Amino acid sequence: MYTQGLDIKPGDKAIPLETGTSEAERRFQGRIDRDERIEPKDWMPAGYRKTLIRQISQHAHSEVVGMLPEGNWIARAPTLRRKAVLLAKVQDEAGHGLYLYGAAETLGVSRAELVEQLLSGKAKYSSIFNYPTTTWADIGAIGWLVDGAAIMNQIPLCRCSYGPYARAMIRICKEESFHQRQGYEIMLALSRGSDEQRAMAQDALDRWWWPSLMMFGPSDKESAHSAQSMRWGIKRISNDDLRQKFVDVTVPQARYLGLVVPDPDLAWNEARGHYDFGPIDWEELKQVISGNGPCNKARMKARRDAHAEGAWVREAALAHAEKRRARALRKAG
Ligand code: BYC
Repeated sequence: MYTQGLDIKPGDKAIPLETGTSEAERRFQGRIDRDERIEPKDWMPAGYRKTLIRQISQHAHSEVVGMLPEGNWIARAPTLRRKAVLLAKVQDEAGHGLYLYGAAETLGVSRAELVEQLLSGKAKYSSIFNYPTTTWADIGAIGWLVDGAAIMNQIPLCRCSYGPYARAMIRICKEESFHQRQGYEIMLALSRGSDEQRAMAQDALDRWWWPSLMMFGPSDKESAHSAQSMRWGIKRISNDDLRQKFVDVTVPQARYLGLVVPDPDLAWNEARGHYDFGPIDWEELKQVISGNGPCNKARMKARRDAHAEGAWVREAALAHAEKRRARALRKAG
């Protein structure tokens, strides 16, 4: 693969790893400031490469772990149509994981290493996937709120300074938009249904609202990476600004459904032109990120078991590829 030329090993001098020359960094920042895209073979500061590998791989892991809470409902979807739609959505998430692992590989890290980081617990994935999906309405709430938050965060990433990540995000955002609408449509059907169905939709909103706001990450004041990532054009809009946009867009959608956002402090602020909302429980986010959310252990166990059970598939695929390669060599020779 063309990325192999970019593999970085400790002490490798082929690519300037540390700060490089200040002139190189200055030229690099100039390219970012002119809104040029950085491509895999271009010079980049080691910190830029490291930040991208961290963010893109965490994003890829989130897509793959994110299949679990929804996959839980494929066999229990209420109709054949709902089942087909959910199946397609969950498959899309696997595809997103693949594009993103592919984008990360262009930075000189292998997919096997990244998967190992996830399975060993070293790498993070989105906090949101550590909450349980206890009713069918949760599938609606995930599509509406979680995919809605994902789009809000990911549209600016389509303009990220790193070309392969930006291009992967374009397709992902198109698919997320379908995901968001299918979730909203589930919520609409439930909120126009029986009292019991309406109550189920409200209960799902009550449980998913605050974790969805936490998806955007810590407040700007507490965000360790934001300032540098903004300077490098990796992040275009801050965690707090994206969170605010999400609230502003989502509250009227909840009203249209006839559901109540579980926040007594929520109020339109005419002067700001935004909704004010109540304080976020940052301690909860901290706990979930550090492995103490309601489902962290179950999610990691499911991923590790799936990886172990898939070992024979990886071996068979490698053996098949080797056979084809040997046959092609024999034919050529
Ligand atoms: N959960 O300095 P900060 C999806 C970590 S997939 C866990 O603000 P940054 C979907 C952060 O990583 C959704 N960890 O960081 C899939 C950092 O830790 P380290 C995933 C979080 O990177 C399937 C530390 O806290 N989307 O939508 O500048 C089905 C400090 O934070 C979280 C993406 O990954 C969190 N919520 O900003 C349906 C989008 N928040 O590495 C839907 C790409 C923060 O220092 N990622 N942390 O140990 C991003 O845009 C950014 O990485 C973030 C965080 C906004 C998430």
